[in-house]
Parts: sequence; C-alpha cells; structure tokens
Amino acid sequence: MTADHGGRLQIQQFDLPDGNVRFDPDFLSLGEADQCLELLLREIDWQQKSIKLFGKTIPQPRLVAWYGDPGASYTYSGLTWEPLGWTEGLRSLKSQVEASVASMLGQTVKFNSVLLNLYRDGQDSMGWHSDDEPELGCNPAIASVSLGATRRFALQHKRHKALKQKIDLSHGSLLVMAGETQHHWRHQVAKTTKVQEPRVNLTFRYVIV
Ligand SMILES: O=C(O)CCC(=O)C(=O)O
Ligand SMILES: [Mn+2]
Repeated sequence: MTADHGGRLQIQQFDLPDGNVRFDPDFLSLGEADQCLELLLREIDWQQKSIKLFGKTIPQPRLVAWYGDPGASYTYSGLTWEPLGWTEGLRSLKSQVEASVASMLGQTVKFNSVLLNLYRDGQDSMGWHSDDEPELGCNPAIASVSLGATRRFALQHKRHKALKQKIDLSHGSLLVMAGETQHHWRHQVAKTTKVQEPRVNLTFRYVIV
C-alpha cells in the first residue's frame, strides 16, 4: 500500500481470483471513528442470540443487532431477524458508505439494512462462512465498516484452499466484497489472545424484500 499526495493511504484492491475485494483503511477520520464507536456502543440494542449447531443450542460468541428498512428481514443460522428502525447515526453512516462504495466500484449501490457485530474482546469471533443467503441476491455488494480493536479478517477460496488473503481491519476502515466473491470465497474473524479491547463491525447489505 502506498500513500498518495494527500498523505492518505490509497484504496487497496486485492488480486483475488473469482473475487472483488477492496479496502479503504482511511474511510473515516480518527475523530469520526472514535465518535461513531462511542455512539454505537451506547445506543445499539446489542443482543446475544443462540444458534443451533449440530443439534446443540449454543450462544453466539459475540453480540449482534439488525437494523434496516421495514420488512428487510434476514435469516441466517436458523435465526430470523426483523429490523429495528434506522437511528440517525446509522442512517448517516449508511449514506457515507453508499457514496464511498459507489466510487470504489464505479456503480451506484443502495443498502437497506445493516448487521452489527460486537466482539467484546479477542475471545469473540465469527466462524468460516459466506454471505450467500438467498435474500441477498446473486452477486451482493457487502460493505463492512470496522471500529475499535483491529481484528484479522481471513478469506479462503472454497475450491482452491491454498488461496488465502488476510486483511487487518483497522479502526475506521471500509472493506467491500462484491461480484462473485460470496460464491467462491468464505471468510472468518478468528479468536485471538492478543486483543482485549472491543470491536464493532457493521456490514451494510441490500436484502430483497
Ligand atoms: O466482523 C467482521 O469483520 C466480519 C463480519 C461478517 O462476516 C458478517 O457479519 O457476515
Ligand atoms: Mn460475513
């Protein structure tokens, strides 16, 4: 990654076969990111849900919340979420994300919902998966904003398992996955003993209603 003339780090585009993944480490300024994190920790209705895995009910290793337009419900791991209404902060972040994603991908993008994850410390995690639920449509653009502790995001090609990419998702960064990425790649945020601080991640999505 190199700095451009404004001292700003450039948007990174990863050379992933069958995928389209871009990363802007400077999406939010430090002040904006700090303010946003503080607001979300305070005002989001964080919940710990349980999921069924191999017949056992276990609590998810993180707190979650789902916000969006009325009717933008979402089902994953056997859980169906009805959205809470947009807060002022989430609505304004959504507009900022839509504008950045449009310039990164060179196409208009609209989101109608956001999944929020709160990783309380390094022991909270998200296992391997693709964002390939039917309500996201065929080639969804997913925009992921990270706040707080830096956590490592790992991508692995589904068929060619030696193909991998690691991206450290830092405070105020924006990661975009588009095109066929969800068909061919899975991703995770693994546990780590190195992180003690919380991290909030928001994935803006368009669900077909
Ligand atoms: O926390 C992250 O960076 C990943 C979140 C994610 O993959 C998801 O919400 O589907
Ligand atoms: Mn995901």
